[in-house]
This record gives sequence, structure tokens and C-alpha cells, in this order.
Amino acid sequence: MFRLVTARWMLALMLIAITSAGALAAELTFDIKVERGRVSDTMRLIRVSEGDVVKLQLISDQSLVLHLHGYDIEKRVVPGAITEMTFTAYATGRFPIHVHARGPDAAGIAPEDVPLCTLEVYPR
Ligand SMILES: [Cu+2]
Repeated sequence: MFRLVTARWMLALMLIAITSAGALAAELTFDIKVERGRVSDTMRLIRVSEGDVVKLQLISDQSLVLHLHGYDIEKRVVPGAITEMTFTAYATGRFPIHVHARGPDAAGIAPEDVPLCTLEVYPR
């Protein structure tokens, strides 16, 4: 009887372990639509948890170079195409996404002070 109960507990603990492991990380996709260098208010904050695989699908009506600080990922976005920025959120904190350049031949202009949007990565 004791062994049977113990075995049941073991099984329950294993199920808990499997379930929590499955909840550890998520794959999250965000559509970020940029119009005239701005995103809508609802897209200004991207909230994820540490370990999540984050895919930003960027679309813009003008050519831009976007830079995710901290993770230091830079992507050129051209009109009429979806540009993907994919990364694992390994670092926690607040990370701005800046417009670093505008226009088809844009390069080397000063980053804009106001971020396009902000990524928040929360500890798990
Ligand atoms: Cu920047």
C-alpha cells in the first residue's frame, strides 16, 4: 500500500515538473506597423518574459533602420515587405527600439531620442 501511494506521488511530481517546464518559455509574435516613423499607442510597449522566443514582424511605410538596444540588433525595414527581428529574451530589463536612419540611402544619422517602442523583459 505504501509503495503504491509513493508511486502515485512520484507520478504527480513528474507531471508537475513536465507542466512547469512547458510553461518556461513561449514563442511570441508581435506585428509592429510603423506609419510615418511612429507606431500606434497600443504597440509602444512589448512585454515578454525571460527566455521567451520573440519574433517582431516589422512593417513600415518608409525605409528605416531600426535598432534594438541591449540586444544590439539592427534591421533595415523597407516598404512593402515584412522584416523579422527574432531573438531569445535572455536579458531582463527595458530596451528601447530606436529609428537609426530613414530613407533608402539612410546611414549614420543620430539616433532619435524618443524610442519607436520599448521592449520589457520580465524575470521568470
Ligand atoms: Cu539606437
